[in-house]
Amino acid sequence: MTIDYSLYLVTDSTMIPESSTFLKQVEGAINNGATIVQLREKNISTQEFISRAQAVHELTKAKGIPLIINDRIDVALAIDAEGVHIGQDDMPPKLARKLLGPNKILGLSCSFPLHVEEALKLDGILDYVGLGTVFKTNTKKDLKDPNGSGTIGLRKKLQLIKDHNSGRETKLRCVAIGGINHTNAARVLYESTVEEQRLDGIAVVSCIMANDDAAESTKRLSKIVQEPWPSLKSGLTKIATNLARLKRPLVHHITNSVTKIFNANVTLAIGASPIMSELVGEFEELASGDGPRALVANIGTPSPDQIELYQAAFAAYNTHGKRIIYDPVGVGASAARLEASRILLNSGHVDVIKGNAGEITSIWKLTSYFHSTQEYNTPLMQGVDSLVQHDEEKLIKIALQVSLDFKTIVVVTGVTNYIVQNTQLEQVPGGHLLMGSITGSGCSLGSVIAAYVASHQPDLKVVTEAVRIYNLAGTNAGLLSTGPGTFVPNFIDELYKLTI
Ligand code: 3NM
Repeated sequence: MTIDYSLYLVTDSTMIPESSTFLKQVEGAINNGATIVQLREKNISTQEFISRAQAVHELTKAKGIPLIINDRIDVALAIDAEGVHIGQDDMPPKLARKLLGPNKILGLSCSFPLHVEEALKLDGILDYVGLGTVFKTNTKKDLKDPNGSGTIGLRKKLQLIKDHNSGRETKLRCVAIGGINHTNAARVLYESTVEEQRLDGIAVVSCIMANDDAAESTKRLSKIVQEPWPSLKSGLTKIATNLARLKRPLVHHITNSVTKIFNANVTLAIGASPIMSELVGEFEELASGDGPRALVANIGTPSPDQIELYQAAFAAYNTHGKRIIYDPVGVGASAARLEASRILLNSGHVDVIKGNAGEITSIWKLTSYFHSTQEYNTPLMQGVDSLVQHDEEKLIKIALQVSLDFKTIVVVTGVTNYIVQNTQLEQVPGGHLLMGSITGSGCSLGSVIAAYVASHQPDLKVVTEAVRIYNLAGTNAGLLSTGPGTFVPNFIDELYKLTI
């Protein structure tokens, strides 16, 4: 029998709202889309555990969904539950299987890739693994990875499971757990996929058990589980060069202090509407307003407070389905910057990542495709400048893997610009050499991409058109200029002329 792990409820009797009861919460869940239930009780007597398990089993049996007992194999056998879930410190899986026999479901919690590797060695013993902790949670106190692995860490585990499962008839199934709720469930499902290896489901505790309306909460989760991430739908491909002028999108920048004015002028030149805001209180309004809008998140001058700022903005733009362009300026300059990018890319989905070869290679180090630290222990960047000299083939492969892993469009800037989405590639010649002699020529490409993507769809052709217009304006301006000083106004004029 194929088990449906898609919406996995893990119970907790310590967080029930006053207006409800434990059984009402469970009933609300199983009548509204929970596909499997785990009874998890930590501080009750065996007798209480058994009677609670029996009561829940009545409910699950009536719905034909499996009941899993956490840790207590004796309780599971006593009430003839469908399975058991164990943690790393519980009964060893081989012994658990021996006691349970071949027909019960057996799951194991795996907090780190090493746990997954060990689980995979137990070929055939386990039915599924619980992959946690994805995001910080207050529900469980003794977590092995309390900060959470985010979707980046989740993918590293999925990559291992993918290698194991490929070509096998009986696949090890997997669910993600930890801090999953309505705001991030779609992203977790969508972003964690590694090629053909997907999560089989999400497991939640507080999102249902602590909810005033467990039924409604489950319904909403169930809808998300059945229809993941909206941006999977691909867009149209006919693009007008004056697209941004026609639609006049709002381009919200959280960007470095060096290039703000230039970015605003570039945005205005193509007919879009810039706003520079670091006021968290208005992010929700900016992201939710009518008309096209997008966020440029540029980490050129990062500070600890700014990380929270970006996180708040990512949450607002993701919630309202608005696009985010991420510019990881200088991400390879230090381990701290790479860590900042890891935190940010774990906190929201970005539609485009734009950077030079050093920046994109640094981001690639966060992907599930990166294994060897040997090959990349030399600096990839000096400050914001790329030091990498990959051949074209290697650079494209890296960009493809970043695109696949983060489910995003990748723009690698340089003498040739590579624009990559999944396995598709477009190339655009770079602009003029003088673009390298003014500040903000990289950053404001992010503004133009954002304006186009906000006006249309985040698809390869749209981003390619933005990159093409931008570099063509650069080439034209370079031919008219005597140096960097005259280049700036000429460039703004050329952008304006090309998009009028
Ligand atoms: N196991 P919530 S996290 C039971 O990381 C459990 O293995 C975890 O609760 C793990 O959905 C967790 O309320 C609690 O965040 C998850």
